[in-house]
Order: sequence, then C-alpha cells, then structure tokens
Amino acid sequence: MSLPKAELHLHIEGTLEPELAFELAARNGVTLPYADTDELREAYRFADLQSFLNLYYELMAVLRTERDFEDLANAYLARAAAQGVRHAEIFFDPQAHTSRGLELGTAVEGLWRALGSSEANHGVSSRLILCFLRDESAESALATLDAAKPYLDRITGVGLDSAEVGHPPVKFREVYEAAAALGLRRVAHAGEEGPPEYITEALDILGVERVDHGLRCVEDPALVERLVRDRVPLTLCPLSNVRLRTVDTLADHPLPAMLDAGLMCTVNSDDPAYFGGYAGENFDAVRATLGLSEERLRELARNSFLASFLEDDEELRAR
Ligand code: ES4
Ligand code: ZN
Repeated sequence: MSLPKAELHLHIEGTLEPELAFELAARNGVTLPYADTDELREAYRFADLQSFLNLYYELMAVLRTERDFEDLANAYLARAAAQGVRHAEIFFDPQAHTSRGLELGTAVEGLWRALGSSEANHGVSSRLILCFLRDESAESALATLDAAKPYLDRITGVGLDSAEVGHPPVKFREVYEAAAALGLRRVAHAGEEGPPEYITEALDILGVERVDHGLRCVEDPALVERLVRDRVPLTLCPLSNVRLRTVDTLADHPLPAMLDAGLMCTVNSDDPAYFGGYAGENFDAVRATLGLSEERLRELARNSFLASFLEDDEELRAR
C-alpha cells in the first residue's frame, strides 16, 4: 500500500535479500554455507529472536566494502520508495562489522553514499541511527561511540539492539549519557522479548525518546498509562513479531487494542528481507488481518511522521 509514511524501525543489515547476498558473496570471494537462494530461504524459519540473529550475523560476512553497503542501502531505498516510504530512520550495527575486521568508516561512508543522495534519487529523506549490540559489553559500546566521533555529522542518534533478555538497558547507562552529551538522539529496543521493566528502564535510565517494539508494555497497565500520557512512540513491527514468535499469529497481535488504549503506535518492518515484508506489506497485513479502519491506518501513518526525528518544516514536506 502506498500511503505516505515514515519507516522508523529498520535494520539496514536486515534488508539483505538472498539474491543480493549471493551477488555480494561472489563479488567478494566469500563462500556461503547454502547452495543457492532457495536453500537460504529455507533457513528463514525462526524459533525466537536468537535463532534469527544467528543467521542475520552469519550473512553479514558478504558485506566487505563501501560499495557493498551503498548497494544494500540503495536496494532498500528503492523498495521503500515504491511502497510510499517518504522518510527512513535507518539502524546499523557497527560492532557486527568491526568484529569482522572492517573499519566503522567503511559502513558509514558506504551507507552515506546512498543516504546522502536518497532524497534526490528516491524521494526518501533519511537519518542514520547507530545501534549498540546489547549482548556485547558496555566497554565495547563506549569504544564504538568513540570510533564514531569522526562521523557524527552523519549520525542522528543511537539505539540498542540484539539479544534482549539478560541485557537490561541499565547496562548501557554510561554509554547513553555520553551519547546525550554529544547531542545524539536516543532510542532503544525494549519489551520485544524482554519484560516491561526494560521499557521503564529505557525511559528512566537511558532517556529514550522512542521505544523500539515496546510490545510487552501491554502486560503492565500502569506502564501503558504512562506511555499514553507522555505520548511515547512505540515502533511496532507486526510481521517481525509473527516470524520471531513474539505473538502466535498476526490475528493475535495487540496493535488494535494498543491503538484503542491511546498508545502512539507506528508500524515498521524491522528486518524485511527475513520477516516477509517491507513497510507496505506490514501495513497491508495489519489492514487485512487485524481489520484496521482507514482512519486507524491514517493515524499510523501520521504517527510515523510525528515520531520521526525530522524538524517540523521537513516533516510537513515529507508527508
Ligand atoms: C533485530 Cl528483530 C531484532 N531485535 C533485536 N535486535 C535486532 N537486530 C536486528 N534485528
Ligand atoms: Zn529491531
């Protein structure tokens, strides 16, 4: 569906389609442990977040050069534009690349080659959000923030992703304090697989402006009341929740009840190459399966711009 919208929860490494993975593997002389794209797609059956992350990190081996990151981002932007995405706030995982021996600058410069000309080439404005891997140490996150200092003109904010349970937001208190002091915006994944308390911690200790997923807030009525009162945006990813079995089926997704409760929800795609759809398919799915009215869909699209990091004038132009 091509309702104008902003994408606020999108891991660029999660847009690596099997065809591009094999193309980059051939270009870089990397051997993948899959015979072809069909066999690779067969591996896209996940039991939980960790089983997905294992494949997600494995496939990143094909990303080696600035051009690889540029091609990855351009492929995403073209697809997003075709589905009505007018603005994209894009996560990337530097530690998943520096741990393989790449320079952080290879990822940033390569992504920027696509993002810097995205408005002209695709009609999509963009922002870059650096994510820390929460299953790595706080020291590693601090070192990553330090390594990013030469690129801060290209980085709008920081996020927190990867395996959630056992890695509460408080672990990254210092890192987020340092990021805030550098003038960076702050978001974090919380309440995807982790408990509602992680959402409260992300707000109170990390000072996040948006919560990525935040799905499990529904287990805590007092927290829901707070999120409604403070208009805290939640970047929900319905198809991701189905594929990672955070919900049993899409029909069981609490999105309609969350909207009825007054929560500021947005609909996003997370890792679209792995979860069966980009922003448009996520909107289509919630419309078809959850029976959301046109008015609710327009509310979701409006929320996506309101919750973005665009300035007011840019936001009006984008939608
Ligand atoms: C992710 Cl779905 C999801 N959750 C947490 N971390 C991630 N990194 C990429 N996709
Ligand atoms: Zn995510």
